[in-house]
Amino acid sequence: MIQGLLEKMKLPALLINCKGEAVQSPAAWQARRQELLEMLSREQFGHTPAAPASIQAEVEKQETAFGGKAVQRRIRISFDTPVGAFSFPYVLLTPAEKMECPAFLSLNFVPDIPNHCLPAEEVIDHGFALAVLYYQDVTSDSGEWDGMACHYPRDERTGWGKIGMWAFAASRVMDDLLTRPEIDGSRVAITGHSRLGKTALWCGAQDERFSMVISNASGCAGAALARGNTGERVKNIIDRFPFWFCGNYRSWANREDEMPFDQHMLLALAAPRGLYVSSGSQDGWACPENEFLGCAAAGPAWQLHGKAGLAGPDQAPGVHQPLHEGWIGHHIRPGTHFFSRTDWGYHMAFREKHNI
Ligand code: GTR
Repeated sequence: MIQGLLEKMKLPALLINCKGEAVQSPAAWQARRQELLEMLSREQFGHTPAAPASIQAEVEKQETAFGGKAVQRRIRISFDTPVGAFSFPYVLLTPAEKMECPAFLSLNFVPDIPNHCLPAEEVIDHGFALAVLYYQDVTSDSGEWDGMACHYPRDERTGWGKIGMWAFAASRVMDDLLTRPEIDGSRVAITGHSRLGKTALWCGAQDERFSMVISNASGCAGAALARGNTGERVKNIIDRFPFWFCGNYRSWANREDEMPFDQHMLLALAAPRGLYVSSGSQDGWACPENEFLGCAAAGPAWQLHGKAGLAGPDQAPGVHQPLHEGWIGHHIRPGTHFFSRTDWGYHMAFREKHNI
């Protein structure tokens, strides 16, 4: 049934490379990965500049949190750019007196911790560390080319948009996490909701140091296939938020069926690591049906590595029917556009089950 739905959509082939050859081995996938990254860079998110040779990290403030359960540090990351140094802060919460904890790197809408989308104490209670990056500390969520944006030259058609910049900053946080004894660098998941779910997917696609990539309600230009999307279309998103993307993305407005890519390719770039996609049953704008189908269409990238992608019955799941057996986790939570404690609970359960 799922396969039948996908066939009707006529998605661009995930496992046929630019030369028309079938991609059948992990080695061939590595080359295909580069092609997919290049295509998504050129057509959707823009090209990401090279990472700086090194970063500096300074702990600006350290205190206990949650009645002594955790240590909270405010850390400033600095690095060289083509136009001088740039710096931004992030917050790291680690369970008190524990070393080598698995961690979440959470892209946040607001600077406050915890907040309505971030149950920080519960995350600590599960033994995870939590790195929190407030996205507008990097550059504003607007068409202003401010903050980090004015430190890099940008090509109008293929230069990075704001999603690419936030993703790049998250990778700089990862640079720092890998140096900290409190963190198990082999188990760091990047997570975000909505526009920051899109950002988490793009960051995790490029940066293979993340063991897992989590998107909550990322919808259009995130986990949801553009073809047949009954919620937000490319035209809607590019008209309202052109600055999230590269200039070329506009050319696909109302031409989704002609796109040489679709969002299953973005999802597949998490393979063979962990991927998790979740959404609310009443979040029609994010099109949960197409998020699920995107996961199904990405699955062959895991199978190629001898791993199951989505594992479950041959139909779209209902609410509270999480799919946790394969390496692509998925659930539908009852309700609207939100990053709920319910979602976090499922994400943590999946990580604990797979030890990623
Ligand atoms: C909406 C946008 C979505 C989603 C959302 C959000 O307005 O159309 O693509 O990103 O914002 O980030 O909350």
